[in-house]
Amino acid sequence: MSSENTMEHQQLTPTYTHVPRLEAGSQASLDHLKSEGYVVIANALTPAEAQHSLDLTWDYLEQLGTGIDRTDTSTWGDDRWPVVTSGGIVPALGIGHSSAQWFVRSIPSIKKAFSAIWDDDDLLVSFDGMALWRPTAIDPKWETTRGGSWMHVDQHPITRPGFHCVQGAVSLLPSSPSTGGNILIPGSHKWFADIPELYGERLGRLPESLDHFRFPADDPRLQTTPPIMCHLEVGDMMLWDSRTVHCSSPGIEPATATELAQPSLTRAASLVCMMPKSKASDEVLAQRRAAIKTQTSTTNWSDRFINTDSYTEMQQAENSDRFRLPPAPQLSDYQMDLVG
Ligand SMILES: O=C(O)CCC(=O)C(=O)O
Repeated sequence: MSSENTMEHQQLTPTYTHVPRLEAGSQASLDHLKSEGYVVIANALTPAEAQHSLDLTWDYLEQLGTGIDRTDTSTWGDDRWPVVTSGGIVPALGIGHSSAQWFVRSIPSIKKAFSAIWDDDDLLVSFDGMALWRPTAIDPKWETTRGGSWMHVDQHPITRPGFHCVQGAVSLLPSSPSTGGNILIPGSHKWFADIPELYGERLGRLPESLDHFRFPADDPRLQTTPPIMCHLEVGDMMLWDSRTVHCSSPGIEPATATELAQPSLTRAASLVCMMPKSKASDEVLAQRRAAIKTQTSTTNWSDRFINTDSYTEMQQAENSDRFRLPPAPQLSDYQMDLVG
C-alpha cells in the first residue's frame, strides 16, 4: 500500500456510532432519512426471523455444491465460496432468488418502511444479493474492501439528478466495532448536486447509464465530516439515499475473545430495495418476471433491469459453472406483487 493510500485510509477510519433506531414507517424515520441521508429502522426483522434468514442463507451456501459446511470453517475458503464483488457482496449465482432473500423481502415491516418513503404501496423489490463476511481471525485474506478505497454514490450525478432511490441492508447478525459494516457520511446526499461541477473530468469517464460514482477520498469535506459505522441490533435495517456517500468497511477493533471462541460469519446483511412499480416500463416488468425462472439477480434498481451475473467479476471468475443454482422460488401472491 502506498503512503498516500495509508493516509487516505487513516482519514477515513469510521467512528462506531450509536444512532437513533426508529420505527418502520414513522414520521421520525422519514425526517431522519431526509435530513441525514440515512436511517436505522429498528427490528425490521425479529431476532427469530433474522436467525431463520441466516439458516436459509447457509442453506443457499451449502447447496451451491462446492462443499461449504456451515459448521466447518475450513470449508469456507475462496475455492468453495461464491464469487464476491467489492465489500464481500455475493451479488449473483442465484442468491437474489434464494429462499433467504425472498424470506427477508416478505417481512411486512420492510415494505412498511419503503411504502412510507414513497407514499405508495405498489412497490417492486430488487433481486439483490447479500454481504457475507467470513472471520478474518481465521484467514486475514478474507478481509473485505476498506472504506477509503471505495466510498461511492449509487446514482449517476448527471443523468439521475435529485432523489431517486433508497437502498437497504438488513442485519442478520449483531454489529460491533470488531465486525465492521456499512459506513457512510451523514448528510452527504446534499453534496450530490455539486459533483458535476467539482468532479466533471472524473464524471466524464463514467458511462451515462452507470449508477455508481466513486467519491474522491481526498474531498476536503471528509476531513470535517468523517464516516460513521452505525451500531445495529440483529434484525435492524439500515436505509440510505443512493446519493449518500457510503460503502462498507471491516472492523476497526480486533475480534473479541467470544467472537474468537465461536468463529462464525462476522457480517450477514441482506440487501433490499423497493421502488414504485409506476417507475418500471412494461419491458422491465417482463424482464423481472422472466428473472424468476432463470434465477437472475439484479442491482438495487427496479426501474431498470441490470443483471448482476453479467458483472465483470462474475464473467472473469474461473469455473463459475461449478456453482449449482438454488431451486427456482415458489412465490406467493404477495411476493409476485413485488416482482411486478
Ligand atoms: O454492504 C453495505 O452495507 C454497503 C453496500 C454498498 O455499498 C452498496 O450496496 O452500494
